[in-house]
Amino acid sequence: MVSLSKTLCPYCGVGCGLEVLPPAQPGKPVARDSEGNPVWQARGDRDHPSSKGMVCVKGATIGESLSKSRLKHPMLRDSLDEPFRRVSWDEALDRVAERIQAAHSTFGPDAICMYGSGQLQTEDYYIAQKLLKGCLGTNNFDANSRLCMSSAVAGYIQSFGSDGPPCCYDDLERTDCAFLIGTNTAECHPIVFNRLRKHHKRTRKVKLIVVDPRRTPTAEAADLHLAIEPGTDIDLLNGIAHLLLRWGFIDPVFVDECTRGFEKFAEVISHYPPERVARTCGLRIDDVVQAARYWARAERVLSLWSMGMNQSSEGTAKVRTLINLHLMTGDIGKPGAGPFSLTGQPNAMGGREAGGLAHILPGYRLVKNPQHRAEVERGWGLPPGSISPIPGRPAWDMITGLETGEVQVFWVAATNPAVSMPDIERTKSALRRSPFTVYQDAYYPTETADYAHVLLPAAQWSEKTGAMTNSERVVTLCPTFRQPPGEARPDWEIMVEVGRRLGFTEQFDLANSAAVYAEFVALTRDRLCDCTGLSHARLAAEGPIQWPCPKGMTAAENQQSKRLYEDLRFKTGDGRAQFAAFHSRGLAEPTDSGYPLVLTTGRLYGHWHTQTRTGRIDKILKLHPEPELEIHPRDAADWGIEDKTWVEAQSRRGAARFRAKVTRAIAPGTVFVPMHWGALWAEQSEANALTHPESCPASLQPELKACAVCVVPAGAEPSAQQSAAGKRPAVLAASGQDAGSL
Ligand SMILES: Nc1nc2c(c(=O)[nH]1)N[C@H]1C(S)=C(S)[C@@H](COP(=O)(O)OP(=O)(O)OC[C@H]3O[C@@H](n4cnc5c(=O)[nH]c(N)nc54)[C@H](O)[C@@H]3O)O[C@H]1N2
Ligand SMILES: Nc1nc2c(c(=O)[nH]1)N[C@H]1C(S)=C(S)[C@@H](COP(=O)(O)OP(=O)(O)OC[C@H]3O[C@@H](n4cnc5c(=O)[nH]c(N)nc54)[C@H](O)[C@@H]3O)O[C@H]1N2
Ligand code: SF4
Ligand SMILES: [Mo]
Repeated sequence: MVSLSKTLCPYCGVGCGLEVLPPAQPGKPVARDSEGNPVWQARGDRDHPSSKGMVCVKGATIGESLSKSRLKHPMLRDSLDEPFRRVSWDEALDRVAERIQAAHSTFGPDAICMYGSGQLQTEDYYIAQKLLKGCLGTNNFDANSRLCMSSAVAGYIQSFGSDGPPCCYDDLERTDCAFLIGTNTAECHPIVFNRLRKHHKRTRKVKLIVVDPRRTPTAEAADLHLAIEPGTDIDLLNGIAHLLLRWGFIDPVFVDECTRGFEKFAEVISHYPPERVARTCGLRIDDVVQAARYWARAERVLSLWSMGMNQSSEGTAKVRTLINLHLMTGDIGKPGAGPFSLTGQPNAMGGREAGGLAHILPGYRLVKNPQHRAEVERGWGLPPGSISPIPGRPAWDMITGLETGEVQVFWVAATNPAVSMPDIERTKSALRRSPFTVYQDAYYPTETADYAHVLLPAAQWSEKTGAMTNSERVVTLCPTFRQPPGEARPDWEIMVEVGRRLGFTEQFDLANSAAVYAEFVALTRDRLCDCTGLSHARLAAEGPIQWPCPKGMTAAENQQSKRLYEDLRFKTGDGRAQFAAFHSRGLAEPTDSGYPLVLTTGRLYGHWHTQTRTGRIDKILKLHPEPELEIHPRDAADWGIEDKTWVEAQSRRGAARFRAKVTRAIAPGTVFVPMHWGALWAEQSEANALTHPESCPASLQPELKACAVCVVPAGAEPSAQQSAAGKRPAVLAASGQDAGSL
């Protein structure tokens, strides 16, 4: 019998260590899922430095999702109105290579796009960059991280000269004041929250501030909850800075010696007295002052943020405004302090290291930098000038490129854009116009499969070996411990096969994922994210290791410096961090009399994104049986809405139906819906039917956290609505299609 495997949880960016046990255990019956497949059992790994044995419901139930409804064979069709036919790998890969070749010679390299995901492993990400940016000569690789982390990336680069979260999880237990803004950590990064909460409970003087228009479980635990109006974060942060400066709680030596741009910043924040801030943010003056007082009294402030900051048309400005507070108080580069962006997906961090966005290259390099391009071209054995100096299309521009016909080949891997992109009806009509879409996924059906010409079955976590990096820069090797179903293959291997067919045999002469990883780490030499000391062999022998880990660094040395910028020298030209001064520009789509409420969207504890895994786990379906719209009693009364009745939310782009949850846990004027229900799981409950694609000009991240809506009673329950736990997906139930058949 196979024994226990140590690996990483493949869900969120907390990156908890898991121990996985095979289905057959001595003296116990073999556990099986509802389709009769044997189920591997997952539990926390006490030796993992990030999670120390803890897991949440998602990690604990991962085993149940691995075999159900998998895509097992390559499938092909010439047009979207035909059924798929099963083909050999050779036929599918030949077709993909031919279409890429044809688009390349007729329209040029920029007619080809790949849209990837923070759920790819680092090896997959790296090979995708080499294929697209190196061999094909287009920077059109972008990932769902554009909808997720790109404002954090842009903010770090602009303030510190490089991407890279400076903090580590030990800071959760070393801080005096945790400032959580735009993050529902308790539900979305539960084990980070557990660590922080224990520290908070243990030490009374530690303060916890939560800034969120909703009274989330995270906010419930706070000493101070600031239920701000969506989109007013910059005002609040400038207001806190105003008071800190007024009271003299700044670190003048740090400001003088380690930063630039303080004067302009001081001028801007002078316009943010608490009275004005309280009015703009919809808060009590006392609460604004109290937040500043907590910052002032703390020796070490740790701020944590995620989508409430990033998913905004001024996401980068929000991130930089938060970083300003750390710069003025010198709260960085020391234990318990710093601006800590919580990564969403399990390997969004690894993606950044591998260059997995349209404007970056492996090793935290930039497409626009000629020296960076030359270094990567040399590493890839390609002639100078192979990498284009022009950043590629960010995610939403791939959709508009399909609309205009500029995108001829759209290759999607490990993401489900027919649910997760903004303005979903527009996205779907663009997908319908695509001349050729390749969809490489682990599961079938998914909503995006409907729009594909080719389906490529991907081996997922547990069936392939690769590295993933979590929010605190700890790299964990995820080994293979199960067979992939049917003919599924690792993502990197599929891309290598296409690369070879396009004639790049030398570039893709790679024996296994350890060889891919070795090539990737060589490109991080002397960069901030130096991983040259890491290899699959070392990670397997020593367990998870944090970067930077240059070649020759021992485990003991690695343990000694857990934070970036401890020497207070930043990666800018002169080594100083950069203040930035912003006034808020407000929401991209303000409310008006027709659409008087701000809709915000987000996550629930049990579900993962578009439910490809969690929608198939009974325990989780019972936790969250149906999509609910949170609305304040005052608004509910104004719009004639009663608790638990069906309502329709309408925006300028579309409508969606939810069950009303009338609750004081949301600020008046704001409503919330979960993002998890795509067309497969409920008829007409798609959050993104409502959202718009307006983006931050610096990070190009869409404002998925706010759009203007009205909410009206919807009458009876929609007929095809999936309303009870454990039911099959709505579309499948209607069509009688067997999910496992592909
Ligand atoms: N259970 C679960 N966990 C997950 C995921 C999942 O699908 N399910 N996904 C993972 C991924 S990829 C990500 S990116 C993270 C996301 O993790 P989070 O960012 O914590 O999750 P969200 O629910 O998207 O949004 C967080 C909060 O932002 C608030 N918010 C909305 N607008 C504003 C605003 O203008 N200002 C402020 N301050 N707050 C605002 C919302 O009310 C919401 O409570 O979660 C990761 N973890
Ligand atoms: N309204 C609204 N929309 C949002 C958000 C929001 O807060 N509100 N959040 C945005 C954010 S932060 C994110 S991260 C996105 C997430 O949105 P998506 O990326 O679309 O969501 P997932 O369901 O995680 O899709 C991952 C897909 O990868 C497949 N998969 C899993 N493992 C593998 C593998 O190893 N290989 C391959 N090839 N496939 C695999 C799964 O089956 C699944 O189909 O949604 C974004 N959209
Ligand atoms: S907190 Fe995140 S990484 Fe940890 S078990 Fe839960 S989903 Fe997995
Ligand atoms: Mo995300």
